[in-house]
Amino acid sequence: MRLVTVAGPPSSGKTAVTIKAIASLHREGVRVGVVKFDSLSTQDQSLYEKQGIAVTTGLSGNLCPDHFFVSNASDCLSWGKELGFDLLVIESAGLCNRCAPHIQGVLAVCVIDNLSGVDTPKKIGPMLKMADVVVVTKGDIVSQAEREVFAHRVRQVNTSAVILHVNGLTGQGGHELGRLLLDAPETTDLEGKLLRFSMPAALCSYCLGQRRIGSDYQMGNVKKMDFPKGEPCTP
Ligand SMILES: Nc1nc2c(ncn2[C@@H]2O[C@H](COP(=O)(O)OP(=O)(O)OP(=O)(O)O)[C@@H](O)[C@H]2O)c(=O)[nH]1
Ligand SMILES: [Zn+2]
Ligand SMILES: [Zn+2]
Repeated sequence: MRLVTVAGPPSSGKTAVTIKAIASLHREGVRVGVVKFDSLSTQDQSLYEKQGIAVTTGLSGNLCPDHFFVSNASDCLSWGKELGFDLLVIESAGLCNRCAPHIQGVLAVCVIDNLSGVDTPKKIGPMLKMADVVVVTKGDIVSQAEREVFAHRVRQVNTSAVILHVNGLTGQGGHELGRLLLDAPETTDLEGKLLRFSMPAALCSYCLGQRRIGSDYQMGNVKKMDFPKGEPCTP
């Protein structure tokens, strides 16, 4: 089975472009399944189901959805193999700019939208930087010049990825994305494989449910900011 991780900020168009790519693959008889990860809730399950796409959802609750995904990655693979898919797509939540679900040897896709602002490519970090394919959406809403500037900013962060413009509404570019997904390497087992980027260290009181503010309540991996020194304002 081929495996793909799809990451990208919330509402960037991950589901829309994945549906268009799968529609193209369905026409060729390719069997595709999807696992969607999120933290609290998601409409994606029903969006995929409406298109006749086999899908299951993992909600992480009070855990980081990317950490939750890694803990369940092998189980996703087993589910996909059991159902006999040719291709399994894992759609992440994309909630944390410091996390990425991308795995070495597994095709990694990042979806980012033209409207998110020219500084966003730099901000979203490993989701984009570690991707093999960057899908840029919502080109229909911006000008040609804005599309070019945005693609340039993406290129500055990721010098080697294939950059593909896909319209999540019309499906333009969806066929090309489908071809790229089908080119993903075969993955028979994830045991011992490596994430492309380490997840952020945590384990402080707040990870464990603490809600009170103040140094007495902060234990474990706590990091403090350095504030600039300055003269107090004169009245
Ligand atoms: N105009 C326009 N809208 C788009 C495009 N792609 C997606 N959208 C819209 O953007 C919204 C979010 O798209 P989704 O596909 O749900 O985004 P997502 O990244 O899967 O969202 P989450 O899984 O909730 O993080 C939807 O209303 C889509 O119809 C596009 O290329 N152009
Ligand atoms: Zn989605
Ligand atoms: Zn995180």
